[in-house]
Amino acid sequence: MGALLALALALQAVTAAPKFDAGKAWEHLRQLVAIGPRPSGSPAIEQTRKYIKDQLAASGLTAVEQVWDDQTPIDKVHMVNLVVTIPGARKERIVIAGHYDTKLYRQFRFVGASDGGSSAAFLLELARVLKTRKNPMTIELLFLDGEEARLPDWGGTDNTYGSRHYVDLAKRDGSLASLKAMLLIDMIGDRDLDIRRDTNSTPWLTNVIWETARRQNLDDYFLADSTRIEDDHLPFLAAGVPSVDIIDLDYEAWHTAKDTLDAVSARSLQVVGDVVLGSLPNIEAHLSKTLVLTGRRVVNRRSYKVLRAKAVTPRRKGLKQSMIAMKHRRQAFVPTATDGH
Ligand code: 1BN
Ligand code: ZN
Repeated sequence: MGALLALALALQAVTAAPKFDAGKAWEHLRQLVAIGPRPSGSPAIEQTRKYIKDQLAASGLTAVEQVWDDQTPIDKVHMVNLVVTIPGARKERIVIAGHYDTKLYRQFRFVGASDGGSSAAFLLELARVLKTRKNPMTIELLFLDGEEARLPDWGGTDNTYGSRHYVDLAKRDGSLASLKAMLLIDMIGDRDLDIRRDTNSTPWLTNVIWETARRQNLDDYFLADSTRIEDDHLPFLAAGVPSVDIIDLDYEAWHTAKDTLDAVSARSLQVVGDVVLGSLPNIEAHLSKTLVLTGRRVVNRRSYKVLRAKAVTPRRKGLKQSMIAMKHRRQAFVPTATDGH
């Protein structure tokens, strides 16, 4: 009995998906902030990329670079998105994105602990967790460059350089078709965390995330009221990808010299980690259902056969045979998010 229990516990330790560890995310955040201001095109953002790539490698993951030079209202800037693919049972993918650049300020030292630091640190810890999860869909982690406006004010096309570049490329290389949802993480470090629903975001995706927060008793952080936010999710929405922005803009230190480690907390990173990881099965189930029920895509050969069987089940079958056929039909409509590898 003792040996069986030990075996069961050992098995659980091996198979259970690890949890988001805010201590690890905090350490990443500390390291990123220690680099200093990290505006696009700077030697410091190059150093940031090296840190991100090294940390991903330590988790057994490789970052693929999207490199380009973009014309801003001020200058031409060298930009790089980092794309990390964590394979799942299906090739259809969910992108989880966040920016790692900090806004350029010449008049004060801006290290962006929450704004640019928290999203990058969060994605690094999420990479570690998702690498060991059994993912029904492919997950892509996207570290975006050039989110910030180069000019002091946000406006026109002087912002979201990285997300616009990513979507343009995905349209051109045909990979947009397999992109089924996008979660944007931005400014989640605020020690007084208040995340509001964004009315630009896709309602079903927003609902899934806020319902998860409610279920986890985290609705003190994921508030019921709404605002309208322009951010890196807009290019994805414009391309027809369901997207949600998880952002705390109610942040006193926003775009000031006070956006430092003092203004942020590991607890806030943990809250968002728990909600995002807790939401993933429901997002995957929602996407799997739409894939099967629209009938435009069948998940695998077995499901396809069973779906077709529905049309050919002969009436003259006996009750027992019909029950078996019905059971098979039901199985065909079970969201494949529960499928193992
Ligand atoms: C978020 C963090 N953003 C810039 N830094 C995007 C944004 C700009 C959100 C203006 C609201 C207003
Ligand atoms: Zn900003």
